[in-house]
Amino acid sequence: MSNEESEAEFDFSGFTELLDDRTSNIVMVVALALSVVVLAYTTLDLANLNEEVRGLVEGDNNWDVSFELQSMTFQETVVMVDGEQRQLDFDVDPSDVPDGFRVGEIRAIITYGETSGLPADPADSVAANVPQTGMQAQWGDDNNTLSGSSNDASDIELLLRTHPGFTGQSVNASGLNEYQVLQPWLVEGFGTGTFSVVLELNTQSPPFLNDSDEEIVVNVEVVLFKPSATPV
Ligand SMILES: [Ca+2]
Repeated sequence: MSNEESEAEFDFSGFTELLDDRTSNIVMVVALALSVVVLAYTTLDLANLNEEVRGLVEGDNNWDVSFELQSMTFQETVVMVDGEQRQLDFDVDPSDVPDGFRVGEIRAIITYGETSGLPADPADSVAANVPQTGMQAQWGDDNNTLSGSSNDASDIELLLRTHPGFTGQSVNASGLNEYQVLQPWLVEGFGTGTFSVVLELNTQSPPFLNDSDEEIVVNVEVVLFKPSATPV
């Protein structure tokens, strides 16, 4: 290098030699070209991702989730005496749930009449409730009806939602694919185990006569569903 003074201030010699070197130039051009290619790919990738995100936000990935329904039913008839309280247990065995189905909700209908045969015998009072068991279910759901009573022989209808969000009605969902959309509806373990109904009877008798018992029928319907998703 000719200029000792500028060399002392800042040594460009190495850089100049590099630029002067033909092989180094080629390496640099190739490296630069590669960088451009990598940058182009990255930009393209980002553009695609952006497209997907926009699709989600704009609702391009909307699905309609509908449910094929099936029922499993139990019926039990009991004769109870005045003042008696009795618990009936119904076992929902996981092996009784068909493949691909889940337990959505469990309904119980309690029916009775006035069977004493006594003249002018008023209907008895029946109270029914569904106590919390070890069954995994939506015990705190607002749509549940876990207790009820009747004193005119009308039916008592009880409901326990077992699978989160299930109402039997189809729902809208968004997601990238069918698998993702169906995940919330395929959680296992809800609604199997023991479902119990506790009954209490208080008879009402006509004047000077004694109505001491009543027959009560409990119908339990376990509502099963199989979800499917179609893009909309
Ligand atoms: Ca009665």
